[in-house]
Amino acid sequence: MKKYLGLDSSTQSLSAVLISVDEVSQKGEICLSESVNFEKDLPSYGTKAGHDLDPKNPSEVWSYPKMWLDALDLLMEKLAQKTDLSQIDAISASGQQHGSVWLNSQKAFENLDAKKSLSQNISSFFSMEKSPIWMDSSTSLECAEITERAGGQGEVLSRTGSVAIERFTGAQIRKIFKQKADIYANTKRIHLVSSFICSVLCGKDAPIDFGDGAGMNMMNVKSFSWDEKMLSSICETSLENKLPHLVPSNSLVGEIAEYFCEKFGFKKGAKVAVSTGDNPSSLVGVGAMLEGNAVISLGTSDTFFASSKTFSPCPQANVFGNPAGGYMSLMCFRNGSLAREKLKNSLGVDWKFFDETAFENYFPKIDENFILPFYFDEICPPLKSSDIVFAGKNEEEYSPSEKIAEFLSAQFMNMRAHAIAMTGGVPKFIALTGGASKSAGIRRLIADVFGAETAKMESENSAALGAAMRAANALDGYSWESLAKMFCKMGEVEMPRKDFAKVYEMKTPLFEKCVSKIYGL
Ligand code: XUL
Repeated sequence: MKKYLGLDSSTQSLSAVLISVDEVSQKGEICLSESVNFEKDLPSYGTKAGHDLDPKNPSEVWSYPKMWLDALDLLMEKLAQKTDLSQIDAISASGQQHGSVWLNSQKAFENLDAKKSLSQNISSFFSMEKSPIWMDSSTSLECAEITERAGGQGEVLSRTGSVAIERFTGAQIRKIFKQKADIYANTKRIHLVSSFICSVLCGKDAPIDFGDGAGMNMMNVKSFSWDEKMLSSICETSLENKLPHLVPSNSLVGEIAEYFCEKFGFKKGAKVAVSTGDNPSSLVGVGAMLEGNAVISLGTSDTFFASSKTFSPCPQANVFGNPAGGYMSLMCFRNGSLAREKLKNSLGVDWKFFDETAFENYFPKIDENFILPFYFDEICPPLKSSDIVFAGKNEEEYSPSEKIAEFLSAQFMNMRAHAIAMTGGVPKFIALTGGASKSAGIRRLIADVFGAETAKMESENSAALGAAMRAANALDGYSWESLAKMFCKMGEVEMPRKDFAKVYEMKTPLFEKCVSKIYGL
């Protein structure tokens, strides 16, 4: 029996999924899931849902790498209480994409002292205590500058798989380069969240994989190497020597650091596979790395993604490396679960009402009454917003249940409109994952809005599961097909209701027009 541990350092929490594979029967089992919530379990950092911002300037969003280290100690402690970590053969991780960790040394992870905590060992090496994360949308100016310096949008897109994007690491690096020259100069290593966690696990500076590296506007997605033209468009001075090197997503990059053996009982020599971004890892965790199924992940951000064998860039989408080889295309919607939570709290209703009651007597109508569902700056489409907007009918004319149904319908019509731009059509089948996929109301709504069959993945934490599966693939060469068969089980299926789907099909272009008009797009 072999055991593999997968971690996911996401926006709101650090989670673990432990899997086992019986080599003889080729049967797999998810043995244990565990999680540390940043806001609840580490309140001293004062984050809300794992991030922080200044209300006077809400487009700048950050988190604390020190908090991620404390979370890792806490998670390992919890795991060690529940299972024998010496049985684990390999470990890998995934992380929220695009966020960066700035360090004043490339040796920050060496000689970790087990008598101290991880944050006591590593904190003095941070050249910046705050990490800009994917929710940051403050770098429009830097994106415009990078685009111009690189020779235009088409050039950036064909080199990196995405046009210059505010949340991507390149624009964030340029902003710090321009505004905090001393920090930039003092920084010897810039890690992604994923490669930072990987470095801690193996006690040495770890590389970045092709999956997450593509989320920086810095990696050439055809040669899978740092793109010189992009690096020089981001910074006038040399950037490459501050970056880890790039490796394929199935690389073994080291052995678990002595720190984890002494403190939590890992066996010496357990292997560490390179980390990747949470979305590429989820692609694996839902088993869509080969088949090309469309996937919707309903988390802090909602994402719509699918694997593709060939590189087919599109300005509205982002192309990342697929951990199984080839590519994946993705669209990210910032107004995901936090926006749903905000509406729920503003109405003072419980989840049962939000998920079920609100939809009981709801039937969509072809009209131009919309709730534009953007509590925060949105990524898809790119717009600035700090509250929802009632277009057509006034707010007072909506009952609480109508408000919920119309708000959620709008979220998924927005996704449908963009998905068509990305894939050239509406998928016939969509796999659903992430916390909000638990909601039967939301699952049915997605089936209706897309006019597609949907199925919920049994495991909600597809990113951490994907990390464990990647560890199994990297160490023991289990094929993606066999791993998917063992671990990616589909749960509840929803079929679209034809009359609902017809209305949404006709209503989505009206919704798009309304968004363009209100936000001047
Ligand atoms: C994807 C994106 C988010 C983060 C956080 O481009 O920005 O999905 O990875 O989960």
